[in-house]
Amino acid sequence: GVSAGVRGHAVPRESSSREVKELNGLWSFRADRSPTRNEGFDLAWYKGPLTSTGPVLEMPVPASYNDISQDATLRDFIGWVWYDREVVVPTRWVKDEGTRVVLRVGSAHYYSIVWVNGVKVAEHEGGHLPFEADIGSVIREDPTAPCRITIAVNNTLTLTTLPPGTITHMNDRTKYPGDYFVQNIFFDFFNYAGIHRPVLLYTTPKFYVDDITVVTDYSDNTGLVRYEVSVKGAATLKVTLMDKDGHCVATSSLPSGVLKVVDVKLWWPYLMHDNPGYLYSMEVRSYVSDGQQIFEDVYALPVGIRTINVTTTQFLINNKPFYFHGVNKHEDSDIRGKGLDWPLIVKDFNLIKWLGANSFRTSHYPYAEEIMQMCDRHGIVVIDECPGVGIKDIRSFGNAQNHPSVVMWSVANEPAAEMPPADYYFRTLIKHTKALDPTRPVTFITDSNYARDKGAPYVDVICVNSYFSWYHDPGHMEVIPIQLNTQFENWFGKYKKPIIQSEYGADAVPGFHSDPPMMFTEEYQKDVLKSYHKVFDEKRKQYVIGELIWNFADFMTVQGTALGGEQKGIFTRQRQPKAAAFVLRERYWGLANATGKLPPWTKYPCAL
Ligand code: GCB
Repeated sequence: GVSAGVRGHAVPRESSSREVKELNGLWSFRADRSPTRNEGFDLAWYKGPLTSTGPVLEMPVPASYNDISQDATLRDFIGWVWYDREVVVPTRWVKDEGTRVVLRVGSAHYYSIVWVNGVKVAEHEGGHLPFEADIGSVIREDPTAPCRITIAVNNTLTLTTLPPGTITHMNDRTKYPGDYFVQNIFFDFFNYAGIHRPVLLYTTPKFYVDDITVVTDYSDNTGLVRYEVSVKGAATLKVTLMDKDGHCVATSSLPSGVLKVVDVKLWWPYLMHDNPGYLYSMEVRSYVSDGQQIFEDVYALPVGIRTINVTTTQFLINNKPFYFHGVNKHEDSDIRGKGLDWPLIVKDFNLIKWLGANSFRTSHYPYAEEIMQMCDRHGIVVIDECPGVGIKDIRSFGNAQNHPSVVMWSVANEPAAEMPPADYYFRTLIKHTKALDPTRPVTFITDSNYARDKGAPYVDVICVNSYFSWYHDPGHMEVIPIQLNTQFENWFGKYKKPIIQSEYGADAVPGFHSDPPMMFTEEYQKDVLKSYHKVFDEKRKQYVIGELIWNFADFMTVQGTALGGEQKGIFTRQRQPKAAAFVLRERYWGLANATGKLPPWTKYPCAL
């Protein structure tokens, strides 16, 4: 059973002992356009306000910087960009030595260095996870000085970054201008960069709840919440589990143990129960005395009680078969790029629900904490994906562990797994993932190339991407039933594990039509999906446990790969439906009817 906790760096939440101050809004910004991209370091731009060392732009945070200005060289910039702003820190935070002040960056792509008043406080590699620094001692050095936060971010991808990339310098002066170089990437989405998720300051008492790990189970009507609390300081504890109405259902004073919940309300996926996404609240109060004063910290962790199990042919949530009917997404939209945007997040959840989807995969990187919390509350099931392969830092797996909505880890997407070291590599990667989180199944995403099956023996669920009649046999939809059937039979025949069609689809330019259908028309996209669906309906009676369309919405790519972006979305980048969206909508509500439990308030006409 599952819903595990975070190791260290509990996600900041306001409470009676903790304050949060968001630093979103306009920051000063400058790209370092020097040939070495190193002028900012050579001239120590972090030592004073950016405005004192050169011209600046106003840059919104959070947002990718690429699409904000009218300057193509900023859109395509590779190297260090610099952000700074001044922050008013409440006097009490500075004066009160018993208050811990933490600066947290939700994510910045890809490599970041952070200074406060010219003092380096953090350095972080990785574009899709949060990082933080205790800045109390720096801001207390001179309590009268304003607090200036400087963040330098470098989007360069190399062979050792996740995702990987390479840089090529073009030295032929008959063809290229001086200093010309390009970033090569091995994925099709645009490598947006900048400060992508909220930046905030938060406080805790200097002795505080550092980490809560939760693993859930149930037997008959009794929910079991196994927990472990770690506190900085020798603490007296009060642990209270409360239901949605705030009624206490279990208590403890131990740092670890099992909370028993009578008449448990389980966490269920959307469309599988009348009351999906049920969350308890586990309130932890810690009291630490330093001899003079008692420091109280309060942290409330949402907890969903549910189990996950995989058999040879089924995926079970709370011991009931779950069929994934959902989407693959990107964090991507006009102007903001990969910047977190609440209107977009809420719109996307509304579209997911409209579609009758019950799940999505966070292709191709971990998504914002804010999105994962929405999934927990709304009962949207998640396959959570790493930003590639070869993770060396185990904390990379820590971020999302708290979420009942995450039912499976995806450790890689379509690696060149036929290469000789791959077998050892994937075995190790999957083993590590399972060791870090024994409560969740693990997968890696293969393509339909059956030779690339390294890793497959070690995963719990086989996930396959295929694009029949698109990248192969273009225009020939008649191959789909044969090739898809062969694909499923081969994978299942060899591994006897349940299979998810983790990607399939076709590009459609909205408003482009032809009959008989031709590639890139709305009709062709529709018909490709329908041909796949026929096979899914056969195989889901046996061992196919899910289907995720590629993609939820059109998204930006590098130039040269597609018509101003990938067009396999069933929604446009502006989140308007193409014809295929209605095909999927009818299908998903039908599937919900057949495999889940439609809530009584559901009025979707064509499925009922
Ligand atoms: C894939 C990749 C995805 C691409 C997609 C495509 O297999 O996983 O990132 O966007 O194919 O449309 O080519």
